[in-house]
Amino acid sequence: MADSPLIISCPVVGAELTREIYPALPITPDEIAEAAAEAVRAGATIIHLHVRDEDGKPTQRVDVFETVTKKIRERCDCILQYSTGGAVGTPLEGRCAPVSLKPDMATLSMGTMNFGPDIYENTEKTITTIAKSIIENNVMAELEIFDYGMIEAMERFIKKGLLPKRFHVDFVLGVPGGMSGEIRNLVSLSDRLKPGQEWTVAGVGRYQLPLTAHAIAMGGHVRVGIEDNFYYRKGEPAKSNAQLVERVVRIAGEMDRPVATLEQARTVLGI
Ligand code: KMH
Ligand code: ZN
Repeated sequence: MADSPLIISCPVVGAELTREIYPALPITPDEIAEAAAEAVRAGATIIHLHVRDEDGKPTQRVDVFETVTKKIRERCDCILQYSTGGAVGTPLEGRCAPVSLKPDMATLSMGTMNFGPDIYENTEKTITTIAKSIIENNVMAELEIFDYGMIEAMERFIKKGLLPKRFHVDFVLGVPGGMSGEIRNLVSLSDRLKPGQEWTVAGVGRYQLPLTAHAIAMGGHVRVGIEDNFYYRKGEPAKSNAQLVERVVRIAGEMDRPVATLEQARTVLGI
């Protein structure tokens, strides 16, 4: 039941990719802001934001987030969602730091996992510390669920009153080490949520397109962008984030699911 308009999120850069792997990767503040503005013009309403330092390395520096935010705001209006995940191995203090800028939303990953060859560490202490900074700054959280156990962790944390009251749920499926992007996984995860809880799915790599189509049909929301998948189709790199967003808009149109305006996205999310 596609009852709420489709909210499209776009993670424009991420923390793992390099120019060696994907030459069109936006890295400088101007490039990231331009990529975000193009994605918003194409139909995205949420920009999931990581930033890079002067050497193109992922950073959680507050000054860089501030600069990029200003440049995005000059170019377009959108819901800005800061990453508190950072890159694998980012110290906890750094992960929380940008939340002090009070973005519209900030992510909160709900558990530790293998992340390819690395470990993406989200211990109970990590989760409660990031949750605390999100609550203190009155920011809306996006709970990132990479595996089934994390949805159960989410329930435990909610029961203990440790999570922000305002949150959205994002299933990130297809990270090697987390749950794959098979459709049955999305169905069982979304079934577990309380009735009326809005959710997004971010399909990683080859899972992006099939999960997008299913989420549109199921009444969920979608995240597409270069952080999750830099291919348009097998063997053909995407030209840009906007190109991936444009495809979602076309699919949603064919499926009679209206794409959310910014105002509608804010209403659906309660921002
Ligand atoms: N870069 C990943 C290790 C988030 O943005 O909150 C974590 C990540 C999640 O991207
Ligand atoms: Zn991210």
